[in-house]
Amino acid sequence: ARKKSLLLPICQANLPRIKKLSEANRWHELKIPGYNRDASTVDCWIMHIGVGGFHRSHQAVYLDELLTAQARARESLHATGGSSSPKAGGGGGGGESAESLAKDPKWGLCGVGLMPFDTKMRDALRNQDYLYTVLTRSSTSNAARVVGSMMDYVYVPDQPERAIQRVSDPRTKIVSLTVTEKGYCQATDGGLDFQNPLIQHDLKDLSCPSSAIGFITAGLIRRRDANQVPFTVMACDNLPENGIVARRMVLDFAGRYDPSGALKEWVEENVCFPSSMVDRITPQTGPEHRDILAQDFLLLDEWPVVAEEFRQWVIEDKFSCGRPRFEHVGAMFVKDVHSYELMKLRLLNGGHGVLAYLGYLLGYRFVDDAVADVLVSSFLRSYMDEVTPTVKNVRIEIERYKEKIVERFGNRFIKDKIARIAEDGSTKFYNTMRESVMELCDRGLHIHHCSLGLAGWMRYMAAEDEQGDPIELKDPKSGALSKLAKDALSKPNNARCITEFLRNAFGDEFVSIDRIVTEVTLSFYALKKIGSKETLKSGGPL
Ligand code: CS2
Repeated sequence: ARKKSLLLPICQANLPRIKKLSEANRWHELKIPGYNRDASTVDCWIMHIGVGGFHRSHQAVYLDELLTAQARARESLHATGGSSSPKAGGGGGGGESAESLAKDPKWGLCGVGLMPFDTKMRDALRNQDYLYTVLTRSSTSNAARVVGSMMDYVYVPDQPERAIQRVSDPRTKIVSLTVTEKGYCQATDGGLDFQNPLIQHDLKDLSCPSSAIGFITAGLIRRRDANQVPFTVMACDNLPENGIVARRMVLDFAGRYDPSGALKEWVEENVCFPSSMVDRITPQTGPEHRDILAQDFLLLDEWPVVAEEFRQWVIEDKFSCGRPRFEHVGAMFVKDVHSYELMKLRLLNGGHGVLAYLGYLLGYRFVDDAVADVLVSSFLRSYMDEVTPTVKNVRIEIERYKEKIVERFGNRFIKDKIARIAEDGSTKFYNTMRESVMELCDRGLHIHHCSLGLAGWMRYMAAEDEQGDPIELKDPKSGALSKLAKDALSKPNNARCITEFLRNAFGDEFVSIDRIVTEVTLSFYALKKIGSKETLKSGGPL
């Protein structure tokens, strides 16, 4: 009976959307929240900026599982009259007793939207009491989980004052972010991009912040003025040392906003910015995913999320006012997360990138189709082997990790689109390739596969595939980069365009290394002359 009533909120909003599972569908697994979702029962809040597919398939699921485990622990504590029992269920690990989990504060998520496109998510979530489904698919599983850890949502442009009050309330212990690489408003020199219009707006007027950095600063100012401990800022994007980047952006902003330097100094001394490595492949939700839910689970959800089974979260343990015990549900807390970030960014995200551009040129539109082509999978493996010397100090077996990546990319049940991976190449490669290529050069090691990967990206940025069909580019620098790439493609021996392309994306230091420019140029010419298939078949120009 409890299960049924917990599903009612979605049910009411989507009549007759959730029905009982039929006989035929029993084999599919469906989980639902087993805890009280009333926001008034929450002791500590995490406000999360950037509620997209990834946040909903990752952090929110960890919290959902933790809340489930906590509810069970509380029930069993209650049943035994307060005496301790073994471990709480719901994910295992952590070594904490059920009793301490039961006595922990209860955490909840409040989504924060800042961008115009967030209104769609705001409406979809509100329509179903912030509940949504995560559909996990692979060759061995087809599972759905109704996630309940999000219990509130504020769209800042609707209610800027309420949003700032909410974040400065002492019950908000953590502000986390998945705003993508470009959401940090970082310039190529590593500092805050003061030319960014959102930053310019917020520096003039912080009463209705439009950037994540502005919103965080607005909240911190109130906390400081009220003499409250500041919240922790937890970055969860694919950037190396994402905590350090978030900190630098907030400090740069604070320094400019308050020229006396007092705010900057206070942030420097008081605010924690843990870094974290996050991982779960989460394709964009499409109508096909809603159909799978409806067909397999007889469940209709306006905006479900589809994801692979695998997930990983490694977090630097540095929080100013507490944190959920995510280690109970599989997260890893470490002192130094940087080596894990580099491993994931360079092998998985860098690998995704090189595969996406070359795969697209070969005619593929889905990641699994591209990786099923041995030309692509062997290129991916060679790329990963090439950058492996730059990955160290992780308690993970790297060869197995790499094989797992090939297997994960090959998941035919999530149909991840190449177009998703190919978006924002300039900010992604800045974070996944720039430093590793420079390090490899510095150490006198090969960069053949990295160079061909970058050349594939440049060829893609010419906005036309090998059959002459247009490519729709999505990248904050698409204007300048596609002009350079088009010139490099159409004009004979236009090496200068290639250098300028790389300079625009990665800065002067990168192009000051001759070997990089030479190798990328040779690879680009090979792609131009003989096409992606022949280039890959021949193993590249070098
Ligand atoms: C992808 C990532 O967008 C991309 O380029 O590489 O979204 C990737 O799927 C996730 O980082 C997996 O954790």
